[in-house]
Amino acid sequence: MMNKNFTIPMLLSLLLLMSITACKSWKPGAAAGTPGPFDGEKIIVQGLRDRDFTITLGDLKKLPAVTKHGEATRANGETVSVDATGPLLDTFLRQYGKSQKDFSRVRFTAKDRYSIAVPHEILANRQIILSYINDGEPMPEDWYPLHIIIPGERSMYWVRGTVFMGFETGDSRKSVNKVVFLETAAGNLPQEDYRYFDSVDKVIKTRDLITKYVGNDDKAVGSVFLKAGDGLQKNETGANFLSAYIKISGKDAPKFIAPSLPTGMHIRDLLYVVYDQTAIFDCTEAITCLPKQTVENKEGIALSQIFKQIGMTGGNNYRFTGADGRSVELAADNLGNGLVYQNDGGFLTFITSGGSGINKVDNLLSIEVLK
Ligand SMILES: Nc1nc2c(c(=O)[nH]1)N[C@H]1C(S)=C(S)[C@@H](COP(=O)(O)O)O[C@H]1N2
Ligand SMILES: [Mo]
Repeated sequence: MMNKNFTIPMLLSLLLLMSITACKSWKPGAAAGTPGPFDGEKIIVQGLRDRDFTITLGDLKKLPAVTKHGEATRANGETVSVDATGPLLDTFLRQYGKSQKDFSRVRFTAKDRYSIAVPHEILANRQIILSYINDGEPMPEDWYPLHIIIPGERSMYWVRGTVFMGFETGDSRKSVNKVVFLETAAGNLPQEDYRYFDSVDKVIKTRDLITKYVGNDDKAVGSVFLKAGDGLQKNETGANFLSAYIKISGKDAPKFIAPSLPTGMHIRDLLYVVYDQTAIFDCTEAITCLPKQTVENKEGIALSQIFKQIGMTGGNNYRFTGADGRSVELAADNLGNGLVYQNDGGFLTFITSGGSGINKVDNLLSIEVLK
C-alpha cells in the first residue's frame, strides 16, 4: 500500500519532466544561432555585387545576433509588440564594406509577393533587425527565412517571409515636368466594374493611364512614387505598378488596387503618383486634405499648392491642355492666383485672374512645363 503513495507524485514529476522536454523539442532553434529546420531557405541579394547572389538563413545565423524590442501600430489601431532576434542589417552589410546609410532605398520582397521599399530617411535613422526568432520562439513557418523588424516604424515595413533584399543607390527620382489630372484622364480611358465590398465601383488600368498620358510604358521605370491624402508615401516597382488598377469611384477612391498582390500593398485615398517625369494628380482628393483657396468665388486648390506637392518647378511658360485637346500657354508671371476647381458638372477647371486678366481652361487634363 505504501507503494501507491510514492507512485503518484513520482508519476506526476515524471509527466512534468516529459512535458518540459517535449516543449523544448517543439522549439528548435529558439536560441540565436542554433540550427533549425529552415536554415536552408534562400534570400536573393541585389545591389551589393555586380550580380545578384543568394544567401541562406543558415549564413545569417553565423552573424552576431541582437535582440531588440519593437512596437508598431496596426491599421486597426492595435499595437504589435515583439522582441526580435537576429543580425542587424548593418552587421550583414559590413561584410561587403557597406552600411544602411549608403543606400537611397532597400526593397524587401516576401514569398507572398508583398514588397516594400524602406526609404533613406529610415535607413539613416533606424536599426533594422533581420529577425528569425520572435519573442524567444520560432516563428510561424511562412515567416521564414526572415521577418524584417524596424523598431519605431509602422508595421507595413515589417516584412514576413522575406526572400529578396534589393539595395538601391542614386536618386532615381527625376524632376516632374508635367501634371495630368486623374479625374479628367480617367474619363477618357476604358473603365471596368469592380466589386468592392457591397458596391460595384469603376476601375481603370494603370497601364492604360500610363500608355495614354505618360507615353511609352515600356521605358523601364525603376520605381513609381505614390502619395496618399493621409501622408502615406510609397515607392512601388514599375512592374507592380503597371500590373494594377486605380479604383476611381466609391469608397476610398482613388484607390491603388493590385489584385495579384497582398492587400497591404493597396493604397487608398491616392493624392498623386509620379511615373518617370509625370505626376498624376487627383484634385478631388486634394480638396479633402490640402489648404483650399478661393478665386472669383470658386473654391479649389491653388496651382502653386499643386506644384509644391509634386515638386514641379523651374518653368517660365506652361501649357494648359483640356480634354478636347485645346491648349493655352501662359507665362509663369501670368499664373497669378491660379486655381483648379470642380465646376457644377464635376469637371475640373483652371482659372486665374492674374496678369493678363481672367484666363480659364475647361475640363483641364494637363499642365506642362515648356522649355
Ligand atoms: N509577407 C508579408 N508581410 C507583411 C504583410 C503581408 O501582406 N505579407 N503585410 C504588412 C503590413 S501592410 C502590415 S500592417 C503588417 C501587419 O502585421 P500584423 O499582422 O502583425 O499586424 O505586416 C506587414 N508585413
Ligand atoms: Mo498594413
